[in-house]
Amino acid sequence: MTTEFFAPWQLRAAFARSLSDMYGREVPAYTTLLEVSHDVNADVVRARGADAERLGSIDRVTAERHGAIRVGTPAELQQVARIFGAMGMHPVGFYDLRDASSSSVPVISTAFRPTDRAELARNPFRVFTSLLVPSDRRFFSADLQARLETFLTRRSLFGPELLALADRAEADGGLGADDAAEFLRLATAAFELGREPVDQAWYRELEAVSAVAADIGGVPSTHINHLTPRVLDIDDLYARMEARGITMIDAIQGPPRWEGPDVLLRQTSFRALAEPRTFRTPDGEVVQDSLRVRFGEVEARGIALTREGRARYDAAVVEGATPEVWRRAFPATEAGLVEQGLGYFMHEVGDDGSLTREPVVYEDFLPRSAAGIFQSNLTEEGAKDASQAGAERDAGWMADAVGRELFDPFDLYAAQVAASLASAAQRLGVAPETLAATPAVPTTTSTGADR
Ligand code: OOG
Ligand code: NI
Repeated sequence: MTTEFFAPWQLRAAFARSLSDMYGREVPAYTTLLEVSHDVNADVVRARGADAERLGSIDRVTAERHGAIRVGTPAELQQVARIFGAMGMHPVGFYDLRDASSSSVPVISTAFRPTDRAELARNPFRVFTSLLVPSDRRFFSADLQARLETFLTRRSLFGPELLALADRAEADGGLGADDAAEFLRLATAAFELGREPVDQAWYRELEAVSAVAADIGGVPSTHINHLTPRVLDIDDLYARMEARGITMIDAIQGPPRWEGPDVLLRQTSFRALAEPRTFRTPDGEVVQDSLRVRFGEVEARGIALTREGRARYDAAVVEGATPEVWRRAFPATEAGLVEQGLGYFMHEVGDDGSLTREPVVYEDFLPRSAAGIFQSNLTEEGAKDASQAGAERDAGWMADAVGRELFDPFDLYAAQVAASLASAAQRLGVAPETLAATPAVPTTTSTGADR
């Protein structure tokens, strides 16, 4: 008899694979995206060797995905948190997309992901999770809010069996083989595209306000909105997708391509495809139509920036994400990022006692890019009444809504770096403060040694 036990990270890795298989069946263009991503990554590894794996091993990068889901109420968000909690994924960060977007995107978001460095290395699967804000008067009247909330509280996205397995996995630190298989089956099914007919009048009424609101509150189930692979050269990927006849959105979101270190996140996507859906008309007739909601996104990840680095990034993006702006805003080497305190680097001691610094990969998202991705995939602008006051939302509100600790991404990176500094100092038998000030030798770039 086998007593195989699946730890949270194994559930997470298996879930990412299972979701990827399901999404590939539902959205064939996603499979093309995976093929092209694979080709690009293989070429980069061939051309750049070990340097290509500086921000994660090729095994990690090949398996790496982020998903996006959208839910309607704090109660639904809490259930999502239980399911991801079973897989060792915790809510990190707060994103307000209502203001980051000129079109109508009435959501706030967080991302569920592993927080521990070893867990991230095993499988970094993360899910960008958005929550509708029906009380925001810029989008919804009191009447529409009331009807929306009634609709949302009546539906059930996740069955009791799935939630019970999730709770058990979280309490016991994993699941036995049979339970794990059942958990994965139910969790994957919960994010499939619904087949039940959509109430046409209700969907269209919400869509007139916001296509995102209709996608969330216009249907009785939820679904994975996109699943994003990671590539090592996103410019090359963009060109290859276009060459295959797949129309991409106009731009790559985030930093420009330039000769200096890659920071944070660069993303692009192909446009949402029309997918067949059945609708129930006001006369009760069931008709075939289509909806464009799901798209294919791809991303390249760079070095995590400190709060100071992030402030520079935000200012540079406002100026325009061009190589010229970047050359003024950011140093051209990793050593420069270290010296100016702009990026996070782990301190590592080599066998010969030399100190090196390894960049920390950015594990989170960017509100402006997220808004750009949402926006470029909306067919209708929707309606936003800017004269109304918006509902106040912040990280504290999100923590209460999710009912769990909401981690601050900067704190997580800083803690990792501090831990690496402490252990490097211990190995070298010196005080940590002395190391923080010592210019180290990153493995692939030269230091500006005299600072
Ligand atoms: C989420 C859009 C944001 C990202 O990668 O920034 C996002 C959504 O469309 O639900 O996924
Ligand atoms: Ni995304």
